[in-house]
Amino acid sequence: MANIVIRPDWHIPEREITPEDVYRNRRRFLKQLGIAGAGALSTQLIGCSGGDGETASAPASGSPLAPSAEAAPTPEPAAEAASANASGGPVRRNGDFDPGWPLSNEQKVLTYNNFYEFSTTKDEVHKRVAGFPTSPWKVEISGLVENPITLDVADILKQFPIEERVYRFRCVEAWAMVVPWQGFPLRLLLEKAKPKSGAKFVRFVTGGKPKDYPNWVRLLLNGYPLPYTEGLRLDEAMHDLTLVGTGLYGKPLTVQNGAPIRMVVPWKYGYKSIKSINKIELVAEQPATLWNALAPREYPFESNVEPEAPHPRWSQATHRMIDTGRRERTEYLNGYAAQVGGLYKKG
Ligand SMILES: Nc1nc2c(c(=O)[nH]1)N[C@H]1C(S)=C(S)[C@@H](COP(=O)(O)O)O[C@H]1N2
Ligand SMILES: [Mo]
Repeated sequence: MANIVIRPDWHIPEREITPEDVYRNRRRFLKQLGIAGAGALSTQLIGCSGGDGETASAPASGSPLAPSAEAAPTPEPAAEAASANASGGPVRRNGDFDPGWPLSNEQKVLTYNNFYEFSTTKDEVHKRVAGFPTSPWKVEISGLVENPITLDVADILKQFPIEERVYRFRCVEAWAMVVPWQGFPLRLLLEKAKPKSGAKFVRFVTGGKPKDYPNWVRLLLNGYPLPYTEGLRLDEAMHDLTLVGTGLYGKPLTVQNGAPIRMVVPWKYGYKSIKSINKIELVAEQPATLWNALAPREYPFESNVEPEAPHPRWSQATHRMIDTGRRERTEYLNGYAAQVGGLYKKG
C-alpha cells in the first residue's frame, strides 16, 4: 500500500524547486517591502515552464497582497497611446519581410499573451490591461553613448520610418504565431545615440509603475527580479531583423502585446522580445536579464531558437501554431538562418 503523505500548503513540487537565486532575490525584495515573516505567502515559483500552454499557480487567495483584477481603474482609450503611423498615412509592408505565410488569427494574438506583470495566465492578460497608462511614455537611450537621448513615443513615431514586417514569433514554451508587426529597426535608434567603442551589449528595461501592473507584487514575492529586463549583444541589436515594435495588424500595439513600444527579435525565443520598454542602455558587460537570473540553465542569455537543443524539461523540435493548433517543425534560428546565421558562425 502506498504511503499517503499529506503535504503542507507550502510544499513545492520537485519540478518547481526554485534556484538559490530566487530565494536570495525573494528575501531581498521582502526586506525592501518591509515584510518580515512572509512564510505564509505563496512560495511557488511561477516559471515560464511546463512547455506549451502551461499556466502558473494562482496566489494564495487569502493573501493580503494578492492583487485583484477588480482593482483595475477605468479604461482609457488605448488608441491615444500611439497611432500606427503618426503622419496618418498607411504603413507600407516591407517586401523583404513578407514571406507569404498565412497570418495568425488577430483575435488570438491579442488574447493569448505572456505578460507576467499583468497575469501569468495567458488568456487573462488582456482582461487586466484596462487603464494602463501608455501616454506620455518616454524612452531613454543611455549608457555608453556619445549622445544620450530621451524621446517620447509620440516623437519616435514621427521621426522613424514605420513599416510593416511579417515575422514568425516562437515562444520557448513551443508555440508560435505569424504576425504583421509595425516598427523600425532598432539600429536607427542606436545610431542616433552613437554607441561608444566600449559598448558591447544592449540592456532593455520594461517601464511603467508597479502600481499599474496588477501582478507586480505577487511576482516580487515569488522572487522575480523586477522590472523585467532583457539584453542583446550589440551586433545582434544592430542587425536589420531586430525590430522596435510599435503596432500589429495595422493598428497601434495593444497593452497586452507591449504598448506603446516593445522589442521583436524573431530568431530568439519570445521572452527576449521585451514589452513596454522605457530604457535602452548600452553597456560593456553582458547584462543580467530576468529569466536568466531566475533559471540560467533553462533560459540562457543568447536564447536562439534551436530545435536540436531541448529545453531541460521539453523538446524544442516542433511548435504549435496558437490559432490553428497545427504542429510544425521548428527551424534553426526560427527560419532566419539566412539573415542572422552569420552572427553565430563558430571559429
Ligand atoms: N515585460 C515583459 N515582456 C515580455 C514578457 C513579460 O512577461 N513581461 N513575456 C515575454 C514572453 S515569454 C513572450 S512569449 C512574449 C509574448 O508576446 P505576445 O504576448 O505579444 O505574444 O513577450 C515577452 N515579453
Ligand atoms: Mo515566451
